[in-house]
Amino acid sequence: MSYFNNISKINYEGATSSNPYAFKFYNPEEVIGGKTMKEYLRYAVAYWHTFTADGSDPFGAGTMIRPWDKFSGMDMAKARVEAAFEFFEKLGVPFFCFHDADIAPEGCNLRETYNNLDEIVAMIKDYMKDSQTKLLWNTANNFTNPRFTHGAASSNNADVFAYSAAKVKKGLEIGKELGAENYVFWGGREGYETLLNTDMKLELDNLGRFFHMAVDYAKEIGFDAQFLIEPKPKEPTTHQYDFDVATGHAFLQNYGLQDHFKFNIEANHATLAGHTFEHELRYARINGMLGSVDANQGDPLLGWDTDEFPTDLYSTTLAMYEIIKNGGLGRGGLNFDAKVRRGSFELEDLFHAHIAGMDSFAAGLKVAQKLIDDRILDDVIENRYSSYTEGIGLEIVEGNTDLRKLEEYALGLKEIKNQSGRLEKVKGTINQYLLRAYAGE
Ligand code: XLS
Ligand code: NI
Ligand code: NI
Repeated sequence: MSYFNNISKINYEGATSSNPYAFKFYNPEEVIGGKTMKEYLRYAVAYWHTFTADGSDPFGAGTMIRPWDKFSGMDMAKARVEAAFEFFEKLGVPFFCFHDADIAPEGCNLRETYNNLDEIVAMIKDYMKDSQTKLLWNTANNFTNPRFTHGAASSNNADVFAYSAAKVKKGLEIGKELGAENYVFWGGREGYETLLNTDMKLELDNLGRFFHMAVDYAKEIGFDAQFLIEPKPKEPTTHQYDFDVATGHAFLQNYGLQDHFKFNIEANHATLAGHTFEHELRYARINGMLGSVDANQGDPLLGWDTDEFPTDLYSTTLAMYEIIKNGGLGRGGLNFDAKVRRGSFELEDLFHAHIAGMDSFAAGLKVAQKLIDDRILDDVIENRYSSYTEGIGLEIVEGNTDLRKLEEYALGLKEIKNQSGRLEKVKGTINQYLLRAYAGE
């Protein structure tokens, strides 16, 4: 059965095309900075937003009636797999991602849930044989069911800890079975609402124990995926433990986990934490911890995780700048953890949204590579920090000085001169590069 009858394969037609079902910037085989766009961008479709969600929000019911909704239970789960692989094929997307709960319904007990998962995983594996689309990552949904109300690995209830561990064990087995490149841990409800009833130390220690068990089990079964932590500062809990990359990094170091994990950085989570997307990417990159990206964007006027498709070219350019400087994403990719708006309830909107997102990062890649080729930001930064390349600055960075010597130097200074940061000039140049790239120059 076909779910997207009216839509055929999406091809690249170039910046002047007016065909809504064509890529304007994403040209998979085009080489940018020595790699094809396909290799650099490694796009993934998020199963939950695209095939499982229905547009419901806290104020209203779902608006999206999908062709697979005529089924229920396991039949619906199977129809979603069929629809998903047709969608992947038509979009030409190299990867997808899912939570266990997205692909198969929960059973009456854990054993039944496992059975449901096994059946759907076998079906997905079968579809993957004839498909170009691979699994970027899978994860366990340890937050939706009421049993996770107090958290999963950070729950006060040891039975919930055990149950969550069992779901992760199964997730690792599924990841191995389907050849996942990564395995993701998003904190879900791993945080707290108030310290009045929370043992923060025990919760954090338990989280550390949980991750160690996951690392050990993956090793035991020979699942070599890159483990990723996805930071988020709040929502659903008031305070999430994996607040941002810096906090997550300190946590990993405290618990001796830093060699086993990298970060999956989501744009909207960065802004929720009061950072820019590129701040989180940079922090991870300079610490060798940039693993993968959840490519979406928030609404600056709303304070929650709106998970919009990424269309802000300024942001995709600065993000791709970090990714290129990182030498690419390795085993990671750009996963559209993004949902069509509640009002965009037609099936074709799923295509428009992904095309817009893929084109936005492709355009960002092109501009970022040009900025790098022409050393636009490199020169600005090199010049701005030139005081550390000679004289006292060089002594400082080479560790050849101390407070006494610096005092002596400072006392001898007649005048301290600063240079302009030239920020507006830099921003004007970036705009020039953005517009030139779209004109195809
Ligand atoms: C929620 C997260 C979630 C993770 C996967 O805000 O972004 O969707 O990506 O559990
Ligand atoms: Ni995410
Ligand atoms: Ni999110």
